[in-house]
Amino acid sequence: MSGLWCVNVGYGQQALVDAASRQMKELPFYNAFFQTSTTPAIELAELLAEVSPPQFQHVFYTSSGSEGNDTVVRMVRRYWDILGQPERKVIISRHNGYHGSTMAGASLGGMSGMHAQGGLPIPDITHIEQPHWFELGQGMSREDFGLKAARWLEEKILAVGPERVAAFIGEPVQGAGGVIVPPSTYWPEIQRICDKYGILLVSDEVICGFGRTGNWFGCETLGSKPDLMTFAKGVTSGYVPLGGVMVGERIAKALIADGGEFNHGFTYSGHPVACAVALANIRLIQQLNLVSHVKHNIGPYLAERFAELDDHPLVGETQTCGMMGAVQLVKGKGKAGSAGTPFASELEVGMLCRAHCFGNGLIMRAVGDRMIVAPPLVMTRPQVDEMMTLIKRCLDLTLDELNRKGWL
Ligand code: PXG
Repeated sequence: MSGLWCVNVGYGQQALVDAASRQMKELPFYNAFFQTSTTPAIELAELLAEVSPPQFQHVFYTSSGSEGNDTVVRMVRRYWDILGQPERKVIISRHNGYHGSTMAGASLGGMSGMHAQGGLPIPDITHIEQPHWFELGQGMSREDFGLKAARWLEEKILAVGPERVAAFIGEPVQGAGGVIVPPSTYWPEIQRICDKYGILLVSDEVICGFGRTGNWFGCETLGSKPDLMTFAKGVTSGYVPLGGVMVGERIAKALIADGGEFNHGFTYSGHPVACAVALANIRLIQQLNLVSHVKHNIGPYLAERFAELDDHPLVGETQTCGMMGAVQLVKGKGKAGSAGTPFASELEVGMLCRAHCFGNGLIMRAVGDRMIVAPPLVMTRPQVDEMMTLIKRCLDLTLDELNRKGWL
């Protein structure tokens, strides 16, 4: 799992350790308020602008993805205030999306278990269904389903009233929701709809950023041109906490031209040690050509090996995108031509499979009955082979156990 979708460059990277140690000796902390900054924060801003899509020349630092998404909510609303449209407050996101654990992050996310605690979602956040073909699209081609799922956004915009909608936010590929890779038609259609109604598009790149999907950012792989991108995790490969928001020129220009202050920020925004580690991490990704390694070598190889699992009697669907993979467990596959049906959720078949994985030295997670991996980007083909041997063994062990229990 790369820790928790974080450790893109793998463990034991001395360059990151040295960067932290050097910076702690040089200047362990200074703030980024009142028109001040530190050298690592400035240098990192420049490097982030270089590796991001061209519309991004500005960055707002936080210490986590959740704080990044809270920043997004305030920034989006501030933007529409400056443009004289303060009634544009509603942000649309997706069921089973994940955007963090703060009040705004958990509200943007579409996790019912989180909404049930703490009186969420906060006002003016509303959700549409996710582009999950296996659950919602069977009987249609993936491409047609992608268009249909994107048009749920248009329906929601019209229901809310286009003049009240501020932004749409989504993960290019849903991570915590179970590595749900949308059909190729989905994001371009989302982009078209946002453009049509002048609505801001926010790409939550906390998992998909920094090479995981085979480009620097997931929006490049999945085909959108966002106004804002939230990042965290892979920016430092998780060695120290850092997050932030890449701010597109449309918004940066408005915030700057306004002349007033955006009254927002955290003590640790632009923390020099975190920024120094991020600089070393991004330079290492560049030196090792990891983005290209994922796009042209190890990502396609993972896809090829995962596709072999489609023949397994427990597997209803596999999906990969770059270095993320999912295996959907089902029962009754092949009976009367069926692609298989879900297990009753209280059986917790995913957790049963996970126990076999952990017992056999494989960290594969269960999201319901969807088994997921997100290996580090430095992985080699023999290491993928080793992982696949374990995955197959653990699927077989799970099948045996389900047979013994009579649950199939
Ligand atoms: N956005 C996305 C897309 C995330 O995956 C966050 C925002 C929040 O980041 P912070 O740094 O505030 O945690 C995340 C975090 C899981 C799981 O079950 C995933 C995350 C966090 C906790 C559990 O896969 N991702």
